[in-house]
Amino acid sequence: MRLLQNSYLAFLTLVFGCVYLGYTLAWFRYAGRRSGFIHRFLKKQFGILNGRTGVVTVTPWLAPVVWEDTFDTTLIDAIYKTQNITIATTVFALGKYVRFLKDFLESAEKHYMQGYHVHYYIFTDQPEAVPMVTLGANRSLTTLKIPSSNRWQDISLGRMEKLEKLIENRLANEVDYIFSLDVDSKFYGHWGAETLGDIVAVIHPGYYSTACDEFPYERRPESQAYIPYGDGDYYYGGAVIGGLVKEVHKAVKTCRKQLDVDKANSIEAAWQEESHLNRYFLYNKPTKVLSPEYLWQDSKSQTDDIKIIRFSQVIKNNEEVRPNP
Ligand code: UD2
Repeated sequence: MRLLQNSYLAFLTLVFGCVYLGYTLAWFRYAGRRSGFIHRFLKKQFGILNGRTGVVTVTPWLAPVVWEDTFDTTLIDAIYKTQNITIATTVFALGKYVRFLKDFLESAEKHYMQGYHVHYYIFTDQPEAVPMVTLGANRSLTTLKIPSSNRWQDISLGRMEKLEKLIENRLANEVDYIFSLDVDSKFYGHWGAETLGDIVAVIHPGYYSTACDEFPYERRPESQAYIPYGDGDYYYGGAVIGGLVKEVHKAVKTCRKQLDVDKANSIEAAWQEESHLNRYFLYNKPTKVLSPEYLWQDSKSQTDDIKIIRFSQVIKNNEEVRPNP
């Protein structure tokens, strides 16, 4: 009899416990929606007078420049994680560059867009050489076979057309954002949803403290990538292009068309598609700019402005890895 009574009591406690818990959660959700409670709960006090100093955190056209201490990861995740977004991430690894894939992918699995749906698209001429890397939950990888070229310049600039077609044929209705990243690179620190924006560019680590007229823009008026002296904003790296699929499509399609015109006129811009991208961003301003934390070089020592290195080009022997000088 006593056993029966105890079981009955335990059952009642369980039922009431569940009802109470359900009610409390529902209230939290209701309160969250009504008053931004969750945001207030999650975020610490932000000031409007004190912020990151010593670096430019907003462009003259009012796009944020993303540096450490300009964003709160918990708050950013509270915004983006409810949106169930997918981020396509494209990487080209042709010829000897397949050797960079392992470190790239393994480090991305530690630091890149953790907690988000990520779909890697690996363009390569050697699908069998794509390493087996254990991917986290909601992360997948597709290998796409494409022919290589005997000129590294053609491989690099050819990425624009391949991205244009990938977006048109597969991604337009499947994913929300896309990042195209150089494979000869590694992640060393957090790279998350703070990098998402309509159209995102990265400041080239080699020129972030250089005067505009010393940027290696294409200076010959015969090229479609031409930027005259006296003009220009920043020097952006070709290693990172990102944003909404629709916006990235517009950027890569425009660059591809300009590259075609240059080719027909037998001219190749100083830094191939990077030059065309710089021209594109001069007239179509990026809505978010990533600081050199998001594109550093292992060969460069860390400076005081760079509080954290998140993504960095590894040291490579160009003569040995490239198909031509
Ligand atoms: C710069 C840019 C790069 C591109 C290039 C254009 C940075 C840090 N890098 O780097 O993005 O704009 O200039 O000249 O902004 N690739 C292969 N196999 C090859 C050669 C290249 O797969 O044999 C791919 C690979 O994904 C590589 C990318 O093309 O990451 C760019 O080539 P790179 O890294 O050799 O170009 P680099 O270092 O001059």
